[in-house]
Amino acid sequence: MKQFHNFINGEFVATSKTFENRTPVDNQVIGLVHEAGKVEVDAAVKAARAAVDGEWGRMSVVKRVELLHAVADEINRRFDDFLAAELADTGKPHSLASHIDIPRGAANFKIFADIVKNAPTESFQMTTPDGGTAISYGVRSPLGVVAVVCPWNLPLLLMTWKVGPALACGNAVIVKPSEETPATATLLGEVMNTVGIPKGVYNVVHGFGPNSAGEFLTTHPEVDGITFTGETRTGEAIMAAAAKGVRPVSFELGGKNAGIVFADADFDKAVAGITRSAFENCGQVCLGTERVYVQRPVFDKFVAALKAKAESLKIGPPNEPGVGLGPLISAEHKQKVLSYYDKARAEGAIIVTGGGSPTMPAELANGHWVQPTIWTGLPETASVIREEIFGPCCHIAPFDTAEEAIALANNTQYGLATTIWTSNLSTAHQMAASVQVGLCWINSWFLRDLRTAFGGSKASGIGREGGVHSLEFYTDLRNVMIKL
Ligand code: NAD
Ligand code: 6OD
Repeated sequence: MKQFHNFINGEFVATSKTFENRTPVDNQVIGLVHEAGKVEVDAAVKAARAAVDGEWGRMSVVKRVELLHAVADEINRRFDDFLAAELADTGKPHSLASHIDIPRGAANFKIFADIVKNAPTESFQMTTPDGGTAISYGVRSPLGVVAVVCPWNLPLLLMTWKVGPALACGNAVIVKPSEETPATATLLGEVMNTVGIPKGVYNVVHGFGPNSAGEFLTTHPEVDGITFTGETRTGEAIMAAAAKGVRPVSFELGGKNAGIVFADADFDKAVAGITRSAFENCGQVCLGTERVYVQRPVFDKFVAALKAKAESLKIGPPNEPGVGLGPLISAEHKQKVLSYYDKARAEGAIIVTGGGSPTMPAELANGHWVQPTIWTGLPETASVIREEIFGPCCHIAPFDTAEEAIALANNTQYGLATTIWTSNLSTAHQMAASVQVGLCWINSWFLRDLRTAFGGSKASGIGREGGVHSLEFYTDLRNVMIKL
């Protein structure tokens, strides 16, 4: 049986308390995870502090950048190991993980290393009251010991999206991967040792949230900042923990994202785009579209076309050729998604397609499969229109004017992302200026340039990461004023 150990101060650490790691494809146990207690979390924090105060903290930026490039190269060299680990943990299609999760997991180290190497700080010259001159300039120092608390939907990608910039800025990290997906964070420990990242710079503690590694880490007084991706409700708990000691947080939280399709959009591209945004990764993407608004002249045609696309998605395990839809992550999450399928039915939805679990071959029957599902006909007050489901489903409603689409899109506590489809440039700009989100895609979705700001508005997050914006969280900016 595979063992997933904690990684503390460059060593793999077993504990006496383990929990099972199951694959969502058939719910078989594929490994045992060693849960970190307060002792292990404390050891990880101490190791991280020693790294920041030691060799890592004193290392030149050039050397640090070289090492982080080596980390990326080593992930790419062990691409197949990372891919196998991610597929076993998540059950997502091979085509998805091999094109997005693993390559991005490696790229996050190179891109942020280069950004930190090349980022300038501001400098001003001014005339002083006595007629002399003063210059001021900024100096960035690492934040220190950073806790990185991660979700399960894109385990390696979302973890390295934070570990990459944190390390590039000279911090040491303690990662708490999701209890559902312990594998790639653990494997990255081997990579760190292979390329010679000093001990204590990268640490991993396994476990759950409350009364487990997540809580022990985020309440630890020696943690200087917490970067978190996950549910808004969990963000609230972590923010309360961070209040003690007034520690900074960077939060990427939940969403209830709208997709908006205008009648003048390239119809086929819009259908393909919404198919991806609603169903990719079995709907387990924070940026995904669970509310679709389509301009009335093309509404019926769009519903029919999306239905055809959803029904053409092949459901199955990662390595089966042509698979477009994997399982949900866990039995618990399947139960949650199916409970929304039931609520939609109870609240009077027209079920355009799906609405339950597919029949799977006997060897996969215990996996967490659900059908891609489309609803129409619900009022905006319906549960499946208001609450984040995080499954392969969406409700489609018609609209008439751009103003109406803006009002519908903004009628939510969340503000993460939107995808808008139109061939009219003025409409595109009008919409982009009016939607209350951190990420607005026009005629595209989840198209990423890692130099750009990423994050959510309203209940979808605090702060922005990406490009130089990551430096705002992972460094402390000091102003130096010199009177000449
Ligand atoms: P989650 O909030 O349940 O768990 C995320 C992590 O937090 C896990 O590692 C968990 O163990 C830990 N945790 C839970 N309670 C904790 C506590 N009290 N203290 C410390 N740690 C705690 O989220 P999830 O189910 O893993 O992920 C799905 C959610 O993540 C969705 O809401 C999705 O929208 C969101 N998400 C957001 C983004 C984004 O960029 N905005 C990206 C991916 C996922
Ligand atoms: O692409 C990224 O950098 C990113 N943070 C993606 C988030 C996806 C959410 O599920």
